[in-house]
Amino acid sequence: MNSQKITIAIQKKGRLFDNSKDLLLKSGIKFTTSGEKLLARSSNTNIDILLVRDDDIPSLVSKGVADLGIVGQNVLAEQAATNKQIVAKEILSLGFSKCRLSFAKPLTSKLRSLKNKSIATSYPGLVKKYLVKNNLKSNVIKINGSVELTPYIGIADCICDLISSGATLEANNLIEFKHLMDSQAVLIAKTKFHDIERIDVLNLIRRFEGVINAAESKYVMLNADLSSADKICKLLPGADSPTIIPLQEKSKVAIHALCSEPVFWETMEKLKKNGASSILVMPVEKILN
Ligand code: PRT
Ligand code: ZN
Repeated sequence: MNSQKITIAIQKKGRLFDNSKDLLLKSGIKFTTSGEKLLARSSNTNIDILLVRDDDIPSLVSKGVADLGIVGQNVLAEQAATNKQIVAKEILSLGFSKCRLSFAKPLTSKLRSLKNKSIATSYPGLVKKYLVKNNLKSNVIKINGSVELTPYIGIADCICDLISSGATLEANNLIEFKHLMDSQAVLIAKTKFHDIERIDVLNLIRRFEGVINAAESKYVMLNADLSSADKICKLLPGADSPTIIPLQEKSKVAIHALCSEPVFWETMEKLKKNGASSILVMPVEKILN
C-alpha cells in the first residue's frame, strides 16, 4: 500500500496492546511481535511498528520518531498539560480502552469540596489544571501506583484516578464524586507531514476508520410485505438507503440494509411486530465509504 515508510508506535504490553494490534491486522498490516523486540517490520506494507510503553508514545510522535501512535487520551492530555513539547495531535477516536478520570473518596468521608484538600493522583497535570479552572487551592500529590490506598494511610483526603468498571473503587470502599474527563484510545499523529507521506497516512487512516465503522455496523436482511416496507426501513437503525428486492411472491419483498448503529434484540422484536420475518443480522468486516 505505502510507498513512503510510516512508523506507528503502539503499547508493547498492557491494556492497549491487543486492540491496537488487532486494529493494525484488520487494516491489512501484517506483522509479528517477538520477545523484547522494540521494532516489528510489516511483511506486506512499508510500515514499521514501534513497541513501547504507552507513556513514551506522545513524545515519540511529537518528535516525529513515529508518524502515528495509539495511546489513551488520558496519557496524551496529562503529558500535554505538563510539557509544551508534546504537540502530537489526536486524529481519530478508536473506541476501545474506554474509561474516565474521576475524583473518589472513602465511603465514610464527609468531604464535599476539593478546596484545601490533599489529592493523590497519577495525573497531577490534569488535576492541577482542573483546580485552577475551578478556582480551588489544594495539595496535589503525585503517586504512580496503588493510588486507591492513599486515603487509608493518611496521605490524601481523596484520589483522582481512572475508572472503568468501578470494581477497584468498590473493593477499596471508595466512591466517585466528581468527573474530570472521559478517555479512550486514540490515534495520534505528528504535526508535519511531507506531501507524499500525507497521502499514505490518509489512506491508512481511511482503513482504520473502515475497521472501526465495521465493528459497530451490522448487515441486516429480512423479508416483509411490500405494503409495510416503508415502515420497516424507518425502523432500521442508521440505515442509509436500504435495498428492496422483489420476491417470487408478488406481495413480498426482501430488504437488505447496512446499519451503522447497533441492532439490539428490541429492534428486531419491533421489526417482527411490524411484519418483518426471517430477520438476519450479520457482522461486517470492513467498510470503505
Ligand atoms: O507499561 P505501560 O506504561 O505501557 O502501561 P500502563 O501500566 O501505564 O498502562 P495500562 O496498560 O494499565 O493502561 C493503558 C491505558 O488503558 C490507560 O492509559 C487508559 O487509557 C486505559 N485504561 C482503560 C485503563 C483502565 N481502563 C483502567 N481501568 N487504565 C488503567 N485502569 C486502572 C485504573 O488506574 C485503576 O487502577 O484500572 C483500575 C480501575 O479499573 P476498574 O475496572 O476496577 O474501574
Ligand atoms: Zn504507562
